[in-house]
Amino acid sequence: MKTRIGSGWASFVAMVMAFSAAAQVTPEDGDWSAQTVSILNTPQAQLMVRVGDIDNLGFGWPEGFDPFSGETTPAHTYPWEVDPLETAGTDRIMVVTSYEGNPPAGQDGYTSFTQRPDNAVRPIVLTYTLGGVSLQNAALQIFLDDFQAPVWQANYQVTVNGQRVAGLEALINQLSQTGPVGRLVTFELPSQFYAAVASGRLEFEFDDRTTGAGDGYAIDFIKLLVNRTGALSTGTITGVVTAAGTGQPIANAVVTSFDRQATTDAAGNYTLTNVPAGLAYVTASAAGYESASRFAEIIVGQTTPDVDFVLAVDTTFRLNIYVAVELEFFARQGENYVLQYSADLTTWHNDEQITGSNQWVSRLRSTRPATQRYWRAERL
Ligand SMILES: [Ca+2]
Ligand SMILES: [Ca+2]
Ligand SMILES: [Ca+2]
Repeated sequence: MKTRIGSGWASFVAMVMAFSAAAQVTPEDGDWSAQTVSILNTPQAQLMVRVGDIDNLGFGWPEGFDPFSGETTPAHTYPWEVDPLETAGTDRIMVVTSYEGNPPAGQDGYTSFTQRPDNAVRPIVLTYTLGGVSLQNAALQIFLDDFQAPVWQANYQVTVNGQRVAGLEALINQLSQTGPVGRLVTFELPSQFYAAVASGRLEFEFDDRTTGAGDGYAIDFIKLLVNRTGALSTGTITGVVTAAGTGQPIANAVVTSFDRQATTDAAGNYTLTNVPAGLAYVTASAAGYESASRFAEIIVGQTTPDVDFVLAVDTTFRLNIYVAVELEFFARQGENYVLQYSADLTTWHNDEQITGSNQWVSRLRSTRPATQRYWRAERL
């Protein structure tokens, strides 16, 4: 096809501008290139606040890659020039504070190719006004890069306004983002952080002040969603919950992730739907067992299988309930009776036989409610 140079160039420019505008401004997240964004009534929440641009640490996203899909980015190069316009704390390598050159298990490239004080841990701060929004729930979406606690024996503490966030710590301390690669984590903030959220200022810190580990990391952005209205990218997880030692399935175990909850069936299987994409922290609990948590990788529109749990019997606290039942009935002279018990009012089992003598008969029975909860006296 032949076009005159003038008009061809003009339409090329227009097309590029339209493409970049469509790619970088969305109703959910506003302008992806902005360092701080606060939007009321997005398709996802009553209030969305973000610190850090959505740009894969400045490397940009691969063609067709959606950072909210839960997929892992391809590996990127390092180190990189820190953009002086960057909001403090994002898009830069930070090496844990306790690192002093003698790591317990070696060190990563981020640690080797950066120096103090450039690579010092910096807090990442979100400031905003709630704008009349009355807080009902709050979630975080954080794009994490090169956290490798299991590889380098780091032990991260994650704090929000100085308060530790146990679930997020547990998740981050299981991450091995060797590559380096990045991935989204979506985390429901427990209610003890609502006062902090309502304050309009959230200061995040990801650090290890104890082990001396040689681990560096980077964070692309942190996004806060206040009062979700849906429309997060989600997937499904399935698995089985069994008992340690016996391997027996545990029925009625409760599996939770984010604000989602499912219960296991008789075979111990569960299916948890609409879990936000990315790395999710999943917990299984059941009466009489110790709870267990792990993380699962969730890709939008897909099912992650085999998110299984093995629960240990909780030996610290065990309660067996016995109920004392007093039976009383009038037994006629010469009549024979049998006391019977049942778990379900359908199948009855014989207990004691009694011959009447025109008197009230009373009997005390101790019984486990789950097995022998119903009693009756039958005339023979
Ligand atoms: Ca950037
Ligand atoms: Ca690392
Ligand atoms: Ca960024």
